[in-house]
Amino acid sequence: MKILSIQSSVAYGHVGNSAAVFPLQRLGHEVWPVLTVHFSNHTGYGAWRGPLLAPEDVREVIAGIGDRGVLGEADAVLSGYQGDPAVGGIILDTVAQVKELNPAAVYCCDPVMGDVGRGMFVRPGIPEFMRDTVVPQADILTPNHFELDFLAGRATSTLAEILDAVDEVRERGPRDVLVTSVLHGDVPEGRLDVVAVSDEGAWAVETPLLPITPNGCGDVTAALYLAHLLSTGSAETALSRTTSSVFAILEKTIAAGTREIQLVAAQDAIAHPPETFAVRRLR
Ligand code: PXL
Repeated sequence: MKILSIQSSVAYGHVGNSAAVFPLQRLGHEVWPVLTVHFSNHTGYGAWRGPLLAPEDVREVIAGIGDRGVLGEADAVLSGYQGDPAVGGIILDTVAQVKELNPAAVYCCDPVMGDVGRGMFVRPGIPEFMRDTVVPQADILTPNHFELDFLAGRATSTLAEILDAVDEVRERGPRDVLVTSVLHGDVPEGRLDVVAVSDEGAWAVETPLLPITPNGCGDVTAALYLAHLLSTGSAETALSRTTSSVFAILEKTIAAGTREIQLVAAQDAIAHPPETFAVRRLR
């Protein structure tokens, strides 16, 4: 597969493209990383240096790929955290251009906006832009539970309510939805569910709630889910492989005691996901 990934880049550590590119390559895919920022490190440190790319520069880089005549070879466009609605517009223009050249291409959007306990952490206006303009163009969407609730416009706390909210979002465009960090009444204390819904059904994997939520974890999750969905065509398999690889990355990160996810150390679990968790069919 060839994946055009429009995301942040950091020199030190792993978020955005610096979290997505290596796992995709390790799975054997070609990645065309387009950078939206080039920071020294992720913003979780509270301080960082380096430029935000001007939206026009991002557009230029993509136009240059177009000049090579290869944009239509892309199987997917992947986007994550969007700091600037102008870049969001460029991503949507690119998706439209790629799909015109290759109608089978898909757009995978990680609608990064906020999280439980932290609330919304993106600039004002971005959540509404995501909900009203970006999500309807996405084929694959990877919200966390908090983001799903915002997109559906209500708080969900049972699995039935969560599936209803996913269906409502799916009616607006994305056929494949992966909901991460799902907490609901039926998950035991100290556990969480990851839920995948497609036209073929709905599945969940229950994992232990680990004591860390490192920056970049969501970026790897979205990239792996896209890659496994593209290569297997099965949401169930993609869910199983993605959760097992991400769990292995988190375990290595805890063992190393680092703030940065241990992507390289976990590369074997990325290439050959161990069958760590059972997948439940929800419907
Ligand atoms: O993981 C999303 C992300 C993207 N881009 C930058 C970030 C982060 C998370 O910390 O700092 C620059």
